[in-house]
Amino acid sequence: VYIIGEKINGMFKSVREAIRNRDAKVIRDLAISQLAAGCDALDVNTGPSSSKPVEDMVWLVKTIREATSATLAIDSARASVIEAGIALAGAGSIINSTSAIPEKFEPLSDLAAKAKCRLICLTINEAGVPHTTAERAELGLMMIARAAEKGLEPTDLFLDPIVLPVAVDQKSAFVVLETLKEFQLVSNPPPHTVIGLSNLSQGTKERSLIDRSFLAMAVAYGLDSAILNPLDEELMRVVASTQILAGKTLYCESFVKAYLDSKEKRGA
Ligand code: THG
Repeated sequence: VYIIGEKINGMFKSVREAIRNRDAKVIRDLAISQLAAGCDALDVNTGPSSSKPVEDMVWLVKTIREATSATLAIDSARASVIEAGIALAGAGSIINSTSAIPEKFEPLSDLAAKAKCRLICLTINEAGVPHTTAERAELGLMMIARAAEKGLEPTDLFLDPIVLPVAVDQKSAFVVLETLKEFQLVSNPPPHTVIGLSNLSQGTKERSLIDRSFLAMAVAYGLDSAILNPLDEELMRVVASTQILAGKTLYCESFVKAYLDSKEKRGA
């Protein structure tokens, strides 16, 4: 599983305050601790309450770059914020994210092609998140086709079926699983798939347990990357064991350590 660490997000109070006070140490420590825990990339999001999101994103990326050259996923609902972040984060970064709405998809897929970045594609259109698997897969296919016209391969894309809190919409978790399976069939080679795992357990009392259980289920349905909390050790142990059980890595007695060590080397 390609792991994108979720912690540098203004949704968290400590990060929100660090952004407001330009406290670089808090951000750099989060970058280093998540990479040491075995993630491959870092999500970077100013949070919904930022009043100057472009400036905040620029500061965040510059600050993180003082600590690491790791891959960054520049996460914002606004294209202008993503553009500012990508300009500093450089080639090989991840745009998080576009939807299938043309006013958004066109400029962001152009940016991905021009800046040599990968693109997370939310299966959302003008009507919102489709309820059925078939409609979400169709949106995925449409985005793969439009991206191909710009020279982007399916493997440059991460399709995101949108995970909703289980406390809000219990049925949607299973729709996500079936959509992940369907995403494998829309192109050859198939696109990557990604979920925001922690969305699922928001507002519940057993956050880690719910996230761990769903991660294992989602890997069985073909998930190959996730935005998650890499500082949750039990979750990272589950990630390692799914890779053994799905036949992606070779079993050995110390498979958890072997998996996390190999991640750490790549993330550093
Ligand atoms: N898909 C894509 N990108 C995403 C998401 C997604 N980026 C953002 C989000 N979803 C994934 N990241 C998070 C980060 C934090 C939390 C959930 C998802 C979270 N935050 C605490 C909460 O809301 O309870 C914040 C409170 C706190 O602990 O201080 O759970 O789906 N492509």
